[in-house]
Amino acid sequence: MIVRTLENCKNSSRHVVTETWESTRMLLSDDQMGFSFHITTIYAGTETPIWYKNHLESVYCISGEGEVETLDDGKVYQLKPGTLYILDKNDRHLLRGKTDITFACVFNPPLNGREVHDEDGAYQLNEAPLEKENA
Ligand code: 9YT
Repeated sequence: MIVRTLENCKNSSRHVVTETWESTRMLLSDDQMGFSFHITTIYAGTETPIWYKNHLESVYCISGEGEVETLDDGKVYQLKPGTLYILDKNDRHLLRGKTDITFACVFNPPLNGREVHDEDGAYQLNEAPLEKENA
């Protein structure tokens, strides 16, 4: 069995901070569980474009308030503690924090933890042409 605490993971390379969000990867591909597990906070007043082209993800809100917009149909879903959104179609989306909003996130296949650095994880829609991005 593996036991980890959020506190310990936050004080390690598992903790990643960006301009609009931070995330602690408590479980990654090298744990060989078939999924990864992340505690992610989106900062208040920010909007983050995300497109996980090759991963399915479920995102459960633990605290805070925000919204998620699916880009293909423009639908906006309010997020509050207890809400789960499920990206079952590799949906391109915009994630907005009204307050700091914290989620527990699960990915299949698991992320390897390097996605932020090589931009294979959260896609910035205004950067390179989409067909050149891959995961
Ligand atoms: C909210 C969300 O999509 N979290 C995903 C995990 C995070 N982007 C990470 O750990 O890279």
